[in-house]
Amino acid sequence: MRKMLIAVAIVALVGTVGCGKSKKSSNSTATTAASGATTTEAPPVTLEGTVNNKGTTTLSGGALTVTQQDFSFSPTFVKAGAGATIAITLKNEGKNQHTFTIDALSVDQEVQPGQTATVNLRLPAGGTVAFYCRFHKGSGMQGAFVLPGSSGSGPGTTQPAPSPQGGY
Ligand SMILES: [Cu+2]
Repeated sequence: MRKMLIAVAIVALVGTVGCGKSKKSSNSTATTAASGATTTEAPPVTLEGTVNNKGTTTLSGGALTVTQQDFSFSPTFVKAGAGATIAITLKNEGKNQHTFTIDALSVDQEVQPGQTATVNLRLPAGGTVAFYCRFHKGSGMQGAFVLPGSSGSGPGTTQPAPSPQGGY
């Protein structure tokens, strides 16, 4: 008789503990969706060589500010419409002199450290328009305007294996 009582007591105890523990907060997933203009997702196109990717932005309106650092452009990729006309404000926040150079559009603007410069350009109807710094392209200071029909941006396109990025 005594054994029975103990067994009942144990069952009751376990039951109580179990109940107490079953109340666990299941509401701990806080999703903070970054809704800034510049995202740091995978680059929309693959450029040759090293790219210090500081993010992608979509052009809205005709003005764009591109910040130059040692050694990157921010944003690094700019999605734009066909034939878009852009007034670009270049801000050199680095300690080195940089350029904003686009071979295809004959753009080659030097910017001294701490200075700003403006470049007006008109993008073509499609494709990828790469820009880079003449001094530091090899250090990953390059980026691109991504236009409709850009190679590598469409689904089903085979891209080479991702090259190491952001390696300093
Ligand atoms: Cu540079």
